Amino acid sequence: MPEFSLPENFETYPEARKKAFITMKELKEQSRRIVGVFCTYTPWELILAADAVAVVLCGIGDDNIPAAELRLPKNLCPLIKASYGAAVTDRCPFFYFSDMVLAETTCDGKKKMYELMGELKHCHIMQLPPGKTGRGALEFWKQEVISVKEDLEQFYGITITEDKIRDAIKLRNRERKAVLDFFEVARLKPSPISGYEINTVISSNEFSPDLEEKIAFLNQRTAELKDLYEREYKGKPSRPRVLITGCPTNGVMDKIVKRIEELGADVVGFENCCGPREKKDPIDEEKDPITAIAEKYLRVNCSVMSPNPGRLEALDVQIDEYQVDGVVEVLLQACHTFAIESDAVKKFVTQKKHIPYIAINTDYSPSDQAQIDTRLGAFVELL
Ligand code: BJ8
Repeated sequence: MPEFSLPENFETYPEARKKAFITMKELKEQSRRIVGVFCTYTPWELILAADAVAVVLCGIGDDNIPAAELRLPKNLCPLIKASYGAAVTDRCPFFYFSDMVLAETTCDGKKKMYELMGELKHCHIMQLPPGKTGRGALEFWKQEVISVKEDLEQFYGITITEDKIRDAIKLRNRERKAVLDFFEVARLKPSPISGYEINTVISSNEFSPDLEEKIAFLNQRTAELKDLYEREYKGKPSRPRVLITGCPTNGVMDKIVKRIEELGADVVGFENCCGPREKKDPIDEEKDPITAIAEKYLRVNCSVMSPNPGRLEALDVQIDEYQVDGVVEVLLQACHTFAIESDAVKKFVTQKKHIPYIAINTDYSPSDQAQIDTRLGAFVELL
């Protein structure tokens, strides 16, 4: 049975981030436009159409949290505190090199934090409707998409043409396909790739300013892994297969994803914003591009939407497609929307899919690692 292992010269997410700091500095020296982003609801295509590079600003460590807590409550999501802390201390080169920030009113903590972040840099905040199906939700969101285009045009003194947006949609759809194909390698049983590598590669690649390069890299790695499966994995017994759901895992990759695999299971899928759910849903290339962008991003299944039945539907499909034996839900401290939704997720997983489920409440500090290990160890034994 294959053990947890990483390829030679494996680059961790913090290492990839450091390398990307230099890339951003070089881009800035070449006078390239850089826009900081946070969320899956962000219409990246408009940033691309403005000839700008999008860079992810989500905080992943606890170093800057004490600085954030001077203005934000202690009992707040670590992702929000880490992101603001990195910006306010000027310790995040991505924030430093960003000309502006494009963000959305997702959860209460984020939207109020952006008000403080707006004191540091121009932040364009898209107002997200509270539900996807409410009367006027799509029309409202479409106007928000238009306001992003107009703000980018005004901020940079440019015109974003319809052709530019159409080209950006096509390129991002090709990128989505490459990312999805890479994720789907883990549908093979046993999986020839660890979930830790999947999470790392996908998150690290978000820093790649050259999407063609990113697509080529992912296609090559996908082909290598399929070949590896044929040569070394096919026909061998599989370790228990775990699906991650809940909050984004970039800040707890070592703490949870890697530990599950060191404890004897394979993380084969992610039903969270670090996973393929958004990638399975390309933007319609035939429609009016602004309408198509608005429709696409309003379909994102995040717990900040009420109601959010699409998440259970996605879980249903993913559990079957990835032949999952157990689900681990990651709940970051004080993330109320995912914490409340976890009740429905637990019932669905245990009563409808008849597989074990565990919720791990955590933050970015290392203090609860031993307790998490004990709980994950017992969970893996169960599978
Ligand atoms: S689309 S998951 S990236 S909002 S974990 S900050 S929700 S309190 S990150 Fe997210 Fe967009 Fe949704 Fe995805 Fe708030 Fe929860 Fe913290 Fe969160």
